[in-house]
Amino acid sequence: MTKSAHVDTFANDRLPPRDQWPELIFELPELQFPERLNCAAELLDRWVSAGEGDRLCLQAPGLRWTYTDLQRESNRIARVLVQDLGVVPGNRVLLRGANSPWLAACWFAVMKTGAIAVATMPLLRAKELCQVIEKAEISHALCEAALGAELKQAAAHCPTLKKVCHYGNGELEALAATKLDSFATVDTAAEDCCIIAFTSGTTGLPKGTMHHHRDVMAICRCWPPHCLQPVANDVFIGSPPLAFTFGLGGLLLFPMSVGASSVLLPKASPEVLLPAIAEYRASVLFTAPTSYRAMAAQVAGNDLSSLRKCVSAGEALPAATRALWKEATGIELIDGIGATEMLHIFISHDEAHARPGATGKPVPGYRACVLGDDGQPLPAGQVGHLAVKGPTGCRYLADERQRNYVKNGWNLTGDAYSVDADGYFVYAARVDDMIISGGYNIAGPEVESALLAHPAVAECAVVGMADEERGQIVKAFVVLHAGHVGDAQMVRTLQEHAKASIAPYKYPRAIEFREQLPRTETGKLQRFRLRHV
Ligand code: 3UK
Repeated sequence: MTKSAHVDTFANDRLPPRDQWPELIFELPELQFPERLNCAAELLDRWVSAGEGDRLCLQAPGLRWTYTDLQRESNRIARVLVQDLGVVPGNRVLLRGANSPWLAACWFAVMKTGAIAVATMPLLRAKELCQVIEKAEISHALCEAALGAELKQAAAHCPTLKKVCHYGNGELEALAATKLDSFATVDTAAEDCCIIAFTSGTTGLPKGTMHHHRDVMAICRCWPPHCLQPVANDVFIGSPPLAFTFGLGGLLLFPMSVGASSVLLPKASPEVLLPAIAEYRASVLFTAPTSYRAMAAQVAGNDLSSLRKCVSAGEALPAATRALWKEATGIELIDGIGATEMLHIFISHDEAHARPGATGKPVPGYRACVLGDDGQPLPAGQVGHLAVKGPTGCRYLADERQRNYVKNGWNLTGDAYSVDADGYFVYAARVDDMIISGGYNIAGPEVESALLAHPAVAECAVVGMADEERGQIVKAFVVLHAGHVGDAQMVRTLQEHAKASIAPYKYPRAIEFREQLPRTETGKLQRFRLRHV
């Protein structure tokens, strides 16, 4: 095996033992990677060397960077990391900031130095930052000044964190201004770890997933060319944070893999995204199902004529949401399931193969199947555990839970799925969220999809509530569109609507109306917070 460039061997020393790794598959010709590989050389330096440095790369309010601009800023920051902060290959560098070209430049700077980027969600509090810093033994941080307070609190309790440098207040900018704008990207091994992405686990300590330079390039060669089919003059835009691998891929890696550009907005709520699409003439949009629902109601008055492709991920896409977005914009959504452990999307489709209610088929490069509790493949139509393998997979940083995610070489995502007669994968629920009521297995998201098809329903969440007689009952939390009243009559209307569109035993026996539903920063419903009320 080719030699690691890591001077600090922390990551290599904490990989799971080989027999606990998922099986990795590199069958496609485009997945034959050289032994030495640095993703910053591939995604950034390559364009400049090829004479394409003047292409537009990143935009934000008041800012337009070409590939050359981004390379120069990343090179200067890489010099600050090495010369002023003492970063060596293999060190973990925490990144904390809202989406912006500066955060992207910091990310590439870390890649260039051969260090490991640990990007953190902007909303994390000191306690959560501490968990990440301690687990990944982080030594350095680049932090947007406006988000400095929580990190400062965390740093006081984290002795490994030696150096914090802020940007947005002139500190990093002043150091960078004194540096040359050239930097020799470190010649890393394809299997050197370059990012540790933490899962937003709802229970227990967050898990750090380790991904290599080769993994970053592998995801660029699987889903984008086969499902998204981007072109060099596409303008990407969207909401997921770069600290969420959905956002890292969709808003940074994928556009740069084809020489396209991306708009990085610090806040991308539906109210901000719609006018921004018009302003930047964006053509490719990434966001979560809940955001598509909110935007569909507000498209009027916004010029969305530049929009060509819309991608939904993070949680299941109800058929009603797909229909709503198509009605509002004429665009067929591209759904895809991804996971932090897998780095990006592994089951999806292109617009021509969209099937309402299904996630799609395994992305070329990946294999997937549905297994029973005994680990054996189930026949079509039966709901079981989704299992997947491909060029990327789960490697938790020193974590016993590796054994739960990887079994017999398969990655088990924790999702309950079935496969239909045509090979389409159909999402049921998170395995832990399956409701058992009166002896029936009921998938909450199926009931949610049914309720969302009712015109009065804006958002909903369906969970199992403990019940003496039935074990659990199906309970729906519903947010109504403005102008509708959540009274007893509405409860009956929605119950009848559900009974008419899905098997009657699945109907919500209890319905509670809410102003809003608890969601994560990545757009996922927090069902556990509804179960314990
Ligand atoms: C759920 C979906 C149904 C599913 C992610 C795209 O969401 C991402 O990563 P996370 O680690 O969560 C993984 C879990 O989220 N999920 C995601 N997408 C879908 N369920 N349909 C979907 N389309 O439970 C999965 O196991 O936060 C998504 C790319 C990169 C990502 N990290």
